[in-house]
Amino acid sequence: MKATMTLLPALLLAGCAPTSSPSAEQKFQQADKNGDGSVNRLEATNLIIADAFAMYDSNGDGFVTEVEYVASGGTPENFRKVNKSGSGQISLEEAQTSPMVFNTFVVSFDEADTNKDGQVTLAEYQSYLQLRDAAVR
Ligand SMILES: [Ca+2]
Ligand SMILES: [Ca+2]
Ligand SMILES: [Ca+2]
Repeated sequence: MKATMTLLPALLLAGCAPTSSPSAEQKFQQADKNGDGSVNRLEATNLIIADAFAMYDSNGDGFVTEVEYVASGGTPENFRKVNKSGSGQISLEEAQTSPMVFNTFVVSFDEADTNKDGQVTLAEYQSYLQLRDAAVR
């Protein structure tokens, strides 16, 4: 019975993304809640957090455990700060509502907003991703 409970979020997630992870464009459109073609600081930072969250969630079950968090370079102290509910796993919502996480990733927004108008367009987001990928290599 316990297996059914833990499988459910994974199945719901699989329903949203059946085969591969969404493209940058799809994620951008999801973040652009009012559909005006650009995302503001809050929308963009939530997008960037969701992106990072997917990388931390290495088994793709929709939650980041302490093991996954530490394996991706986090510290156990920070894990406990973000995991406010103390459930032992971080949900995307917990990550997006954590001031610590927000403050970490809002820096990325400022990097992505190359013309500093407080909005990130799809073009700005894509060139930001390219720059970031280049930096990782
Ligand atoms: Ca918008
Ligand atoms: Ca996981
Ligand atoms: Ca901009």
